[in-house]
Amino acid sequence: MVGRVGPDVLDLTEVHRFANEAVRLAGTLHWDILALARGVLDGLRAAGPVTSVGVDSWAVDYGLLDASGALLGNPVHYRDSRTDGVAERLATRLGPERLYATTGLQQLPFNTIYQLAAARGTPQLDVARWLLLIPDLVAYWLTGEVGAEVTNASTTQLYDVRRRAWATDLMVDAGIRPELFPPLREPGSRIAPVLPALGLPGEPEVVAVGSHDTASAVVGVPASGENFAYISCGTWSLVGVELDAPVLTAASRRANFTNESGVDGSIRYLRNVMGLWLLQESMRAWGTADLPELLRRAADEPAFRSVVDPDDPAFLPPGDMPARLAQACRRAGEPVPTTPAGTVRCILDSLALAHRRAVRQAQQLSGRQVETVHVVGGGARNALLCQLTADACGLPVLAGPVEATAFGNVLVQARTAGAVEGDLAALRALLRETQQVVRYEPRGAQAAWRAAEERLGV
Ligand code: LFR
Repeated sequence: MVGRVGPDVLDLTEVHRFANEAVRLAGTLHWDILALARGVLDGLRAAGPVTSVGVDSWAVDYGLLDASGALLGNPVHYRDSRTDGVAERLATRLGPERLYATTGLQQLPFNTIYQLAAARGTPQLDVARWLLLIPDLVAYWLTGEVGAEVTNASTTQLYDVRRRAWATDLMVDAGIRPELFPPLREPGSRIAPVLPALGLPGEPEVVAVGSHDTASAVVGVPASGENFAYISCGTWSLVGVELDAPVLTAASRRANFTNESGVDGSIRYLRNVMGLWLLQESMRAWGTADLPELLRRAADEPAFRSVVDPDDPAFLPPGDMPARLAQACRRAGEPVPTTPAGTVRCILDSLALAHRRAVRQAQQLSGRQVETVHVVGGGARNALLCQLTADACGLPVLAGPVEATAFGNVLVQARTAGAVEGDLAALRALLRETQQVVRYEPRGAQAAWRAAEERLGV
């Protein structure tokens, strides 16, 4: 994506898009990291001369480098089964209270700490000199500089959210070498110009941004004031509020809310909801790509016929999603959907219900009042999901931009380049002036949603 940013200008042009396809080989689910690197380089060539480049990606996953800077193996996908059972064992040993007090992070089985525990004793990890999270790895390939951008570092469960530093004591007690982790860097800091050997037009500078995609997406939420919740809605739904300080209470830990670091020292207080992965993976099983048609038919299905808890860990790995959804319905005594449209309706009702629960809990646990829910990311295009989310939350939903992550990424770069000034509120004001959003008013009574919630027993 190429962004143009100035005091009254903000637009994005897509110059190159490539698939990110996992590869299961020799019993392990990998990322195809060289295909991704090629996609990045092709994209930068297609972009032509630009002032700077910022890299963001999903969180928690990493590549290991040896002392010469060579990549050791293919990064493993966080949905790989190597972490099965690891989180429970390690968290019990370290103490869930201590883990939360230090890192403020939600327990997800694939947090970097558990991936490293699963990889313990492997030759790759033993000889590794550096561990680089995915966007830091790409930035290293572009510049030759190692570093760890803080928003993504905060997702490892090895980062001290209050001290804003690596949690080295925790690393030692978890059997992880602290020397693996490079120095931290803040979003907005300059990394280095791209290496001349890459032959990229104009040799732009690489600038650290909110390298966790969700951190950039939250910058890209066109909210005014602070009384809003956001749902960064794509493969995952990341549902929460933006705070100045972490919430580290026992209630917050039990509700599995996370305190991830945001741009400008903010806290992204949120919960991971399984998201449109449920739909993407169902469509893969059905061999269909016609989402508009599926959504049209799902809209005609009866509401609340079957609801499931989308956060059921059974849905995490790749595989036959419609079968797992049917099984979850059967287990919960819900009618089993018999058609793709019925399954899609079950997914969307269930996601809207999970959005409702997370927005309400975020308010209760943080004390922040929410008046509007912003839906950004690919899910902002899904009118049925946006409407159901408004209905479920009993709040207006403002949907868009779809490319919030790219907007958040370029806005932080533009501020470093001096093309715009100000805090997150100023960056968001520019978004509001230049980008369209779609408003969904809540319809119907809350009682039906409450009843569905009770049926689910969550
Ligand atoms: C979204 C995201 C989430 C993170 C998940 C796994 O793309 O980055 O924030 O929990 O992917 O990395």
